[in-house]
Amino acid sequence: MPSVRNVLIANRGEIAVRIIRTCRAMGVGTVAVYSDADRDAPHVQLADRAVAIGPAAARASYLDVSALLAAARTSGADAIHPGYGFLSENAAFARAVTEVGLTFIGPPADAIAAMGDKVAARARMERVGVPVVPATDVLPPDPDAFASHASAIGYPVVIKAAAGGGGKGMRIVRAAAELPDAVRGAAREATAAFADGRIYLERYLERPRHVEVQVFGDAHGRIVHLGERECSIQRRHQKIVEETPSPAVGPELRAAMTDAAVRAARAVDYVGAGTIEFLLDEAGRFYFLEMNTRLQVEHPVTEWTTGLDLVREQILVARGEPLSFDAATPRGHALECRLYSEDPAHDFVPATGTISVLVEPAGPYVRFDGGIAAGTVVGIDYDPMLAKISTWGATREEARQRMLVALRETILLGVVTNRDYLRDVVAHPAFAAGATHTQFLAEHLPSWRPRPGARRDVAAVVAALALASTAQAHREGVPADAVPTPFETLGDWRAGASR
Ligand code: MV4
Repeated sequence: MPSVRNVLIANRGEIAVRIIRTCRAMGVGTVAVYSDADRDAPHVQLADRAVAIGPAAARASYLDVSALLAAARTSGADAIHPGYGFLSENAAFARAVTEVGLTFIGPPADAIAAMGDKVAARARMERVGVPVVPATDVLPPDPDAFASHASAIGYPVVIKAAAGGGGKGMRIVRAAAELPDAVRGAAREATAAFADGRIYLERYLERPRHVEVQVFGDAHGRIVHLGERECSIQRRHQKIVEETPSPAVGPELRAAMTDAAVRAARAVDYVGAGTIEFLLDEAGRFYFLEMNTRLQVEHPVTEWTTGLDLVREQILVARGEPLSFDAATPRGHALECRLYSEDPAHDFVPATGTISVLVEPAGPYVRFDGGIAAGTVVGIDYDPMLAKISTWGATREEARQRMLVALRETILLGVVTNRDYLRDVVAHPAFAAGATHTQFLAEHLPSWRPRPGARRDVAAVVAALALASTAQAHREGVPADAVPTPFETLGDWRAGASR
């Protein structure tokens, strides 16, 4: 039986913290790894031990396979959890981990590879009766070839990269005249992004919903689903708000989608946590898009409604034990908002700085997943997601009201965040009505500006903090002309509409 007694977490931030917490609750040891930028990060402080793996740039640390394997060896880890992002969907990494005799807490390398090639995955899905969008095979990068297929499929169409996923390199084409530019651009982008220029054509669905199904397999051949998640609220392929169940999915559609998802996972002998992504059109037809062969950012909403700890199930499965449950029986409704260090009033540019104050939301059915603290330096080396706020309610409306309260309670100073933007999404009448789709933000919140007076609740905290740190400097005998003004002590912040 594979052993999982001491887990190295090959990740950082909130997901590293999340994984460490479950390991501790299971009596499993933890090894954090950290780059030069993360020496004092919460995941480092929380783990049993921590190993430095290199400089701030991810390439030279969190993506450095030999540094990670060396850290596992020196720390006595017997297993590696990759988290999400970084090396989590890298089949070569999964293989390297098992080849040195460690347990990879994730799917078999072959399953990762099988789903990594989007064209091969589509073909496999078709064979097992999972619906896919009408599409071609890989085509030569020749506008004429694309033109004849496009007119057969019918416009609009979309050009995608075979090695792609997550929307990278996608080109929407609405008329034949746009094809030459789009083919050239898509092939160039695919080569640059994936070192694999293969492209193909699909029918383009307008304003679809993005609905995904959580699946789980164990080493005994059981594959179950844990219901769906609605993830349509995105911008530039970055999810912002997720929920379960989907407001667009009723019992019949759910049965069909979850059944297709389980068949999809079975087609690659899936073991571990995985997610099948579907596009859902306005007529209620759904189409396989891709499979994510990892634990997803938005897994907490599924944990809320199923009562399961998905990291615990991952560890059980990695040990060769059966899943701890027979079938999930979801209850109630859960929402998640992603808190990003970015400025929604200025084209969502990533924001940097030092977090000076962090007040986490709390209360019944409120969960805060963070990897940050007061003093955390937010730079540009990593993903700008700082934390996730999730809430549960017996009904969607109850979960939504709790989310509005939780967002109000969340106070983060020193770095500009999207908190007020999130609140305006969740408070929007169209969101309240469950009318979510992939064009939601573009249609309902174009050129967003903070509401006047939006930060009044924060003003008192700002004032108290600023005066306290100035007073502290005086007490410490800092020369009067060197004491910072209250405003200089605050770092980057914004009040109301100004800034
Ligand atoms: C599509 C599509 C419409 N039709 N494919 C974007 C992410 C990547 N996983 C695939 N994506 C899309 N593929 C066809 N044939 C629309 C999208 C899409 C999208 C999908 C999910 C969530 C948000 C999205 C935003 C824009 C486009």
